[in-house]
Amino acid sequence: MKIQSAVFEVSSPNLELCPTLPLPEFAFIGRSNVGKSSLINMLTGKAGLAKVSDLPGKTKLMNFFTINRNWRLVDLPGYGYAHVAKTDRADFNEAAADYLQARENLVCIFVLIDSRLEPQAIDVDFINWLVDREIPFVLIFTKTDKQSASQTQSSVARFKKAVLTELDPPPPIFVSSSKTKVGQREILKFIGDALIENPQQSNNAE
Ligand SMILES: Nc1nc2c(ncn2[C@@H]2O[C@H](COP(=O)(O)OP(=O)(O)OP(=O)(O)O)[C@@H](O)[C@H]2O)c(=O)[nH]1
Ligand SMILES: [Mg+2]
Repeated sequence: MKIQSAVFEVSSPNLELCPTLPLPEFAFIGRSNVGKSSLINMLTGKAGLAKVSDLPGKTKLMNFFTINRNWRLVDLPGYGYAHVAKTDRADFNEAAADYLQARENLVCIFVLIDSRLEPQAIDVDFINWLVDREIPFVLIFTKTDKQSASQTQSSVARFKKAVLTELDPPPPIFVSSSKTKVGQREILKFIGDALIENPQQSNNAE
């Protein structure tokens, strides 16, 4: 998968105002500050495409980026920043919850996990929210440049054991670094393969 163009399309505060042209979409979600926007910039090779900040909660809207004119990357608001009252709604951004449950052209959800941390309750809760709704997802362990490869491997293993043992099939797992570009080739290949499997949704897949 070669990125020929990556263009910001629109920010949306809710599902209704998302782009109407049903291009295949790949969405990124995860705790605030986990590195969603940085990963989008790394994958596209465009440093300033998605806004990156040290202040958690930077991305409050759903941001749509059109790639190669025929599919999209979607930067979703992070969870675990503003406290949302726990009702029967998801304990995270309401617009993101609606999007994840109802967006018809959503091909794949990437859930980002900080590779340096023990499994966090908020990530486990979010994954269980997806599992309860039978929504498939892919995991990406971020910021692997901040520790050794073996520390990342044991962190992934711990997460699998604590969270994923009951999942059949288990989700695909990637490791990434926006600094060193680890994971770029693998994740783009995964997206390319998914686009081939969803030809009906793509205009003219390249
Ligand atoms: N070393 C290192 N730092 C990273 C990496 N990814 C992100 N960061 C840093 O982590 C901070 C947060 O990154 P963002 O990409 O803004 O995180 P986000 O998940 O989009 O955050 P919100 O929009 O607040 O939800 C920034 O200071 C980034 O530079 C990485 O792979 N390696
Ligand atoms: Mg962001």
